[in-house]
Amino acid sequence: MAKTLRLILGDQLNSNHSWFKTIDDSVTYVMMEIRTETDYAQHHIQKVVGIFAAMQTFATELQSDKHQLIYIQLNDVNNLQSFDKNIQSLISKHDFTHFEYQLPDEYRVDIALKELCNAISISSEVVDSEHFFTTRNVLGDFFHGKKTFLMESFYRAMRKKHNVLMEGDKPLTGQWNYDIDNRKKLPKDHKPTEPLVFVNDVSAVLEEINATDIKTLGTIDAKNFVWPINRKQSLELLDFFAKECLPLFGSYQDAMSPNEWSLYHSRISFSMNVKLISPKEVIERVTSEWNQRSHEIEYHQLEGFVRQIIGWREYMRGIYWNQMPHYATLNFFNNQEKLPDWFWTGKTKMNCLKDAIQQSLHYGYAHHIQRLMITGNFALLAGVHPDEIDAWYLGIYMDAFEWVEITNTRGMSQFADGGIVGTKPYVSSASYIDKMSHYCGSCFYKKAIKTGDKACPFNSLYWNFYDRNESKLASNPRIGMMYNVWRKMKSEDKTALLEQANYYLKNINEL
Ligand code: FAD
Ligand code: DLZ
Ligand code: SF4
Repeated sequence: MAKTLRLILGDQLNSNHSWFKTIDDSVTYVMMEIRTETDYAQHHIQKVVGIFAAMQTFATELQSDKHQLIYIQLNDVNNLQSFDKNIQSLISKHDFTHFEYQLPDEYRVDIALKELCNAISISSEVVDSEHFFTTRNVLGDFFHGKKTFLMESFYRAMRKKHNVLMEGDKPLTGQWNYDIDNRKKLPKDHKPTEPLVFVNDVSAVLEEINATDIKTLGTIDAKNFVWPINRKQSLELLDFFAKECLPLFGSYQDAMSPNEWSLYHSRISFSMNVKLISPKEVIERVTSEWNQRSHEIEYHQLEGFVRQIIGWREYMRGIYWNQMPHYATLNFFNNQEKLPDWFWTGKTKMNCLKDAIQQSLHYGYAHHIQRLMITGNFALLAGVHPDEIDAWYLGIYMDAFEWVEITNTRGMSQFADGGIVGTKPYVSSASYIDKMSHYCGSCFYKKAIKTGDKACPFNSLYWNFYDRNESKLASNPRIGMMYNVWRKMKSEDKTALLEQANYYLKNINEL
C-alpha cells in the first residue's frame, strides 16, 4: 500500500490547511523539535517555549481528530536533531513511498528540504502553506522590469485584487492611505486599555528545554505564560484587538510610553507567523468590527491596520523571496561595529533604550516604533554591523522569523539594502523620540543638549551619521535638506558635535 509522510514545520500550525480536510490512514504526519531550529539563533526563551507549546497542542489536536502523527520531542533518544536526518531515518524505518511538505517561509529551510528531496529514493511533492494572500514571487511579477518596489503601489493593487476597503475600483472614502492621521503622541494622562494576556502553564515545556544546553535569552514566567499557544487563544486575542484596541490603533500606532508595552497594538504577529490564524481572517474580523461600529470607529484606525497586514506583511515576504540569498549579505554603509553590551541586558542610562530593551527581554515583544526608532535607530547611528543587528532581532522577538525579520531589520530599519525597502534611512535625533514618547522627561540625558556630559547621545550621533555617510546619502532627494542644514552649521559647532559623537562611540558600553 502507498504510504505518505507529511512534514509540518513549527511555523505551519494551520488547522484549516487542505491537508487536514480528510482523515487518511495512508498518511502519517511528522512534527519535530530539533536543535537546528533552536540553535540557528539565540532565541528568547519565550519564543522557543511558545513554539514548542503551540506545536505540542497542534499535534494533540490532530491526533484527537484521528490523524496519524509522529511527534519527535527534543529529548527523544531517536531524535537526530535536524529535519533531513529525522525524515531519512523515518523513511528507512517505515515503508513510506511518498514524502510531502509545505513551502517553508525561510530560505535556509527551503534549500535543506529541496536537498532532502533529491537525496531520498521515494517520490516527493511540495504544496502551498495556504496562509498568505500572495505567492512567493509576487513582487517579481508585480514590478516586472522596474528598479524599485514601491510598497504603496503594491498595497493599492492588493486592495483592488482582494476587494478590501473598496467601492468598485475606487478606495472607500476616496483616499487610499491615512498615514498622516496615525502619528499622535499619547496624551499625558491617558491610560491605555489593559492588554489581554493569557495564563498558560508551560512549565513542562520549559523543563524539557532546561534539560538541554540550548542557549536562550530573556526571562519567562512559565506558570503565567502570556502568549497564545493555540488557535482558540489566537482568535480571542484578535477579538480583543477588534473590540478594544482597533478604535485607537491608528492614532497611537507610533506612540511610545514608559512601562506601556502593548498600547493599542494587536500582538497577533506570533499567532499569524506560526499560522494559527490567517491574514484573511484578521482582515475579515477587523473590517466586520468597523462595519458594525463605523459611527464610532474612525476609518483611519482601520485603514492603518489593514495596510500593515495586506500591505507591509505581504510586501516584506515578496521582498524576501525576490532578494534572497544575497539580501542577507547587504551592508550599504559598510558598518562594522558590535552591538553595545547593554542590548542584551537593558542596563543603560538612556531611558528610551532601557525601556524598549527591558520590555523585549521581559515579553519577547516591542512594538514597531520601538523596534524602528529606538533600538534600530540607535544601532544604525552607532554603525553596528547588520549581521549583529539581524542576530539580535531574529532572537529576541516572539514573532521573529527570517522572512519578516531580515526585511524589516536590514531593509526598513538599517537601510543596509541601499533603498530596496525604504527610500531613506530611519534615523532621528532626540526631538522625534520626544515628539512621540514620554521617555525624555525622566531620562538621565537631556533631550535638548547636544554636547557635554548630559547631552542626549541621539543628538550628536545623528549628525555624525550624516557626516560619515555624506558620499552615500547627499544625492538622495529625501535627505538633501539635512545636508544643507549641516553645511550651514558653524564649523566649531560641527566639530563639537563630531567630538561628542566620537566620545560616545568610544564609550558606547558606558552609555
Ligand atoms: P501591530 O502593530 O498590531 O500590527 C498588526 C500586524 O501588522 C502585525 O502583527 C504584523 O503582522 C503586521 N505588520 C506591521 N508592521 C509590519 C512590518 N513592518 N512588516 C511586516 N508586517 C508588519 N514583524 C514580525 O512579524 N517579525 C519580525 O521578526 C519583525 N521584525 C522587525 C524588526 C524591525 C527592526 C522592525 C522595525 C519591525 C519588525 N517587524 C517584525 C514588524 C513589526 O514591528 C511587527 O510585526 C509588530 O511590531 C508586531 O506586533 P503587533 O502584532 O502588535 O503589530
Ligand atoms: C523557531 C523554531 C524553533 C525555535 N524550533 C523549531 C523546532 O524545533 N521545530 C520546528 O519544526 N520549527 C521550529 N521553529 C520554527 C522553524 O524555525 C521554522 O519553521 C522554519 O524556520 C521555517 O520558517
Ligand atoms: Fe532617549 Fe535621549 Fe530622550 Fe533619553 S533624552 S529618552 S536617550 S531620546
